[in-house]
Amino acid sequence: MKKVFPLAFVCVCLISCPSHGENFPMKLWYNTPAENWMRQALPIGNGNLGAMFFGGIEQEHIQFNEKTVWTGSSALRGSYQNFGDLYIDMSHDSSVTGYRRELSISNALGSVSYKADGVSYLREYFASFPDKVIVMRFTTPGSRGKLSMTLDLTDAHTGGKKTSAENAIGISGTFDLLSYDARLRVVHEGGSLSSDAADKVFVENADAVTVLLAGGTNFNIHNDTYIGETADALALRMQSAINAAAEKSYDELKKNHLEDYRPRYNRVTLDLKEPAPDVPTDTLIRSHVGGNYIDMLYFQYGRYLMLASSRGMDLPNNLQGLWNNDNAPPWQSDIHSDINIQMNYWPAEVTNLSECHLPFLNYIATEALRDGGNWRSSASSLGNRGWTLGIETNIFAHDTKWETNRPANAWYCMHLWQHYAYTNDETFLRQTAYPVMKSACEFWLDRIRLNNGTWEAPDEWSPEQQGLRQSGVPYAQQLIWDLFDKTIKAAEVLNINDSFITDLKTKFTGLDNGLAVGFWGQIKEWKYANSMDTAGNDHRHLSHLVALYPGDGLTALNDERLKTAAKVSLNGRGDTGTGWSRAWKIALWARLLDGDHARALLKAAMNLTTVTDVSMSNNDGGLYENMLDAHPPFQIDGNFGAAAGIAEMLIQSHLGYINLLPALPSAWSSGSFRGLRAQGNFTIDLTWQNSQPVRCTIYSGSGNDCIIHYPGMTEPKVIETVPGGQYTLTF
Ligand code: FUC
Repeated sequence: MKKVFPLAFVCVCLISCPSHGENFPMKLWYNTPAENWMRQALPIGNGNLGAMFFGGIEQEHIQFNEKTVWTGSSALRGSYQNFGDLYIDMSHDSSVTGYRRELSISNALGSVSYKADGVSYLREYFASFPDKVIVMRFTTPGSRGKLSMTLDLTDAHTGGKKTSAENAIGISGTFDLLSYDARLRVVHEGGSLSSDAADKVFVENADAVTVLLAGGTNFNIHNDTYIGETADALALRMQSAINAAAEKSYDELKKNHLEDYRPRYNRVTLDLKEPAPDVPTDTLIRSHVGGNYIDMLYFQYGRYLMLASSRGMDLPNNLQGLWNNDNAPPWQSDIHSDINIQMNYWPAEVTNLSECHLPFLNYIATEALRDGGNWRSSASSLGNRGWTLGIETNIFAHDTKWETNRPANAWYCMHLWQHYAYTNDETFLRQTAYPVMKSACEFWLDRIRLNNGTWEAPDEWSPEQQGLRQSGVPYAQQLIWDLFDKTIKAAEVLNINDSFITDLKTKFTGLDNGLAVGFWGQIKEWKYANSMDTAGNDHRHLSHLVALYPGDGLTALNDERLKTAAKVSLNGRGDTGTGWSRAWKIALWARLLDGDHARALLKAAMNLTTVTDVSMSNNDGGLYENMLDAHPPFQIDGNFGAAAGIAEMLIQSHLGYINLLPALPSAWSSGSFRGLRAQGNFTIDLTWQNSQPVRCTIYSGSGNDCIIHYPGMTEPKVIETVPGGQYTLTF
């Protein structure tokens, strides 16, 4: 029998902040160098500047990117670019022992170590957010004067300019609109340093070498021209970043990095009671994929990738986060709005990385309200107020016009609301979110049409179900319903009651919520014609279930018929799919409170694949050896979607109360987490045994009433809290 209340409830009115737990070490590691960029190289990043390192023995290869290195403009599609490559030739051959290539998730630190000719070699790599550079350190622990190497920095573009000084190499150039600039500085300790006419830097017999890399463009999203500075000013900015970093010792740079990264990463711990199998990560994925350790690792890797790809500027990460070695990458590695970019941000709030959400949120606000900008013209060209956008956009808001995705404005607004719902940041709601939400509502208020007593969006589509279009498509209706619902809630918080709200409330009452059950028991994907709405349609998109997750409309109704229909739809789509499709299904099953099915999907999402070309097959999705998600090709949404799905199995808070362990898989019968976030500005620690909660600590940020529930509990427990209060429940 399940244990129910009464439970011991200790209200410790300590005014305290959630403690930062110390995670047990999480790392990816391998005993061979990477040969393939997509499948094996390892990513580091500081939020906008990043790199992939291969760990080659005779030659190290570090390919690097910066999030704004794009060709194109607001009138030209262009593409996200590879920035360049750093090659470092070591002066020994490849006969080494004890080789290890590692990425510490706990420290955001890459390393390569081995022994050659009796000398131990160690390389360490990190991308520093505080110091704005990538730092690479080469040492020979226990030996002196043994480091000799040749360094070359190459531009991924012809037509740029390469310069060198004795200890530095630079590349710079101009694309359609933007100028770019990257600089390398080599700092040696002991030995000697020189350069040659071919712009290479040579180090001979040094004790240690630190290599610094800065890079960026003159992009600035807050200027209507998208240009923030001249090419000369950009060069100066890069030069000062390198100069400032070069004045610091390696230890100081590393300390700054760890002090910045670790507290953020350590906000959340997850323990599923399985020690790390002592095998390299490629073997882990091949042979231990059924275990719990890999679930924890994949979860924390998602958080790592978020910190590495979404900080420092008001621009979201893209289809590949920020890692890309191709000047013509799949889908131009753009900002896709029919699932991908949203999924990139699903874990941001619940996994306690709220500040990583801001690059996306501020980007939305900037583009949505830009006078004369592309998103506003997309609305005005239809004769509507407000803003909307297409599926494929570059960083200058250029839209390919390949299929419209008008409801994307509502889906983007869901993120604005969720940031408020988790943080209760009223200033953000008033100044940033509400004007954008209101403007998106205006677009739909102008566009929806009354049909048989309900308001419908005309001429809509269910991504990406061929060309069929009709009125009242559930994908659009569910999203517009969510937008109106949350905008009315936002107005209540902000105490706004004007004619806009009156109009909105009236139309909301008659709005079709996009939730109807069809002839084979499914949630209907089309309102009127069912030609494509069959049980055999195993298409990767799950657009008609957006109200189940990430929306809350379906579960909010608490209607068993709808929940059963959602299961029928999900079973119809099946358990395979592209990378992101598998990830979405984890969260969808978690919302249906089926933990074992959600975990089965998690395992399906960790299917090892070697396919690197674009594949739309449902059978190729999964993971590469470096645990990057394979659509295929590499597409980072699946990493983020899976991390969010795991959180969704452990805690849900979208219905006005906190549901603990709502979809706990039987394989996770004992465990604990610390630091997951819940709507209402709560932070939660939880320990459980025999699939039942044992102890829960709630940190209240805003002093809201906290309603706690878990499956099997007879009635929810309401706890009155004060801002900063800490409350412990034992069950
Ligand atoms: C959408 C998806 C594809 C792919 C692409 C980048 O169009 O339908 O599967 O993820 O985005």
